[in-house]
Amino acid sequence: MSENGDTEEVPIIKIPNSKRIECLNKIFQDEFHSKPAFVVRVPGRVNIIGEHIDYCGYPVLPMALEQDILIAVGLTNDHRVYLRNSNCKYSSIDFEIKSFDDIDIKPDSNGKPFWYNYVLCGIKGALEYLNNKMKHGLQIVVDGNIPPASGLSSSSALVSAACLAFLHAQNVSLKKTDIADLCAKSERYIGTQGGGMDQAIAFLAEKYCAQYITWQPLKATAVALPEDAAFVVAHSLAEANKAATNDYNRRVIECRLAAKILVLSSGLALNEKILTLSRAQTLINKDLKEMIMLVNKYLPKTEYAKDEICKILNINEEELENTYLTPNTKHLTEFKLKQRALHVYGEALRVEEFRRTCANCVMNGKSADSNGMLNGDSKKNTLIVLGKLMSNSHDSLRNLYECSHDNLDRIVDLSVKMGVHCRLTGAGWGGCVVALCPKNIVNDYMEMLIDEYYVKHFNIEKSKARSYVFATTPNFGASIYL
Ligand code: ADP
Ligand code: NG1
Ligand code: MG
Repeated sequence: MSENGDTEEVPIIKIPNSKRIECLNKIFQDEFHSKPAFVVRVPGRVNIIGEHIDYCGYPVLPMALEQDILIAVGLTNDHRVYLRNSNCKYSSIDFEIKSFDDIDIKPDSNGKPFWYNYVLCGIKGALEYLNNKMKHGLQIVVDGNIPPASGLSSSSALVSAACLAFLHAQNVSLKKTDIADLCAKSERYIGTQGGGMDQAIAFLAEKYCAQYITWQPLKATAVALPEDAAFVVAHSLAEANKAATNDYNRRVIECRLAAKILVLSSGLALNEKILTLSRAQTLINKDLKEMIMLVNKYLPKTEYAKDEICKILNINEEELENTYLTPNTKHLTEFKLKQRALHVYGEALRVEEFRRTCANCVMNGKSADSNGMLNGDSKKNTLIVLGKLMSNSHDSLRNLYECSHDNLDRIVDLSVKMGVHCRLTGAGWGGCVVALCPKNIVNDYMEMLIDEYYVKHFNIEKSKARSYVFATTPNFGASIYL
């Protein structure tokens, strides 16, 4: 196991020769009649386990994907950003940049963010960090191949790439952990109160290892995954833009309210207003299993009305709205506190068990034989334990957190029939599943999904269906190409 990232900056490396970079350069040349000064790359991610618990202060276990956002950048001497996208469905736009508080990030009339709002989030965060000191404007071409609105963190890759590009253009570099924190804060300008997992893995990822991410201070510890495990990502064909609805923020504030009530019900005096469920655990000083018992004891009801919560917290509705709720959750009247808290504490336990099982597998592997191979039975057991954790995670997300989708559940059911365990990854309500699949059946598994899910159920042509499923291994974090 290695720890990584606390002192390092984002690496600057020689630009690779690839068809994609060639195309990007050509688009840049056609648009701006010059060559880009540099290109930044920020990957998407798949979260293996630990869903909807980053904003509760609990560790998560993601890995970076090969799919990424590339941004080619040219420098200008004005204070403008000229924004283009290689995909013509994302329209071109130019902005004048005056100061960070002048950047107003507003969605369209249906409440859905414009694509360029994510770029503006990154620039706004960077400008705030720079105290509005800006030497150069930017010509930008974005090229992304992370399926958008699919739980693979295309949004954070875009925000983080924009922030990194803007800082680099002003000749400023930050430690990886600092820029990850800055990008997490920046993305909240879109309206969702994210926890920081996506930006953390975008910068702290390493090839060949997943990362166990812990908070305050942000730290990533490499986790070797079992050699005989493959991770397959499959798209459910349902997209969900997280900033277009209040589903995400509703969960965030339900967790905050649950945390507060747990602490007060435990008889503790409380100065802190906003609490995470993890902070509640620290204050109450119990282990995760005991926290689950406390949730059942102190949050017995399946739903809590706004006025009931005010009574418990001894505050009025105005204070509840202003202190605990977000602009898009202020009008809510019913809250599910027990179910959300049960998911969070259960999922936090599953992350710990997943990590421990991976570590034991590596240790046993070392003592097994000179090639580090485990004998057949222990190998099988490891995958059974990890698989069960994945399935339990999905069940909890579906039943307690209510963030699954019929399509996702269908893939999970098809997979289980073949003995493969999988779970929704990312925020949910659509998007992708991640499956833990024994390496020796990975092709059969992918073929089964292609035939049974995409072709049979959705009538999609086989060649197109193949583009929705891929096996993946842990990839590099962000870099700057010169
Ligand atoms: P995800 O799970 O992919 O992070 P989000 O709902 O958080 O989903 O963000 C998806 C949004 O990010 C898209 O609707 C789009 O506005 C933006 N986005 C993602 N990829 C790109 C891209 N390549 N170019 C432009 N915008 C993109
Ligand atoms: P996606 O699905 O990538 O938008 C979101 C949050 C994460 C985390 C997961 C659920 C943001 C930027 N990302 O991811 O912080 O809470 O959901 O585990 O808000
Ligand atoms: Mg996102």
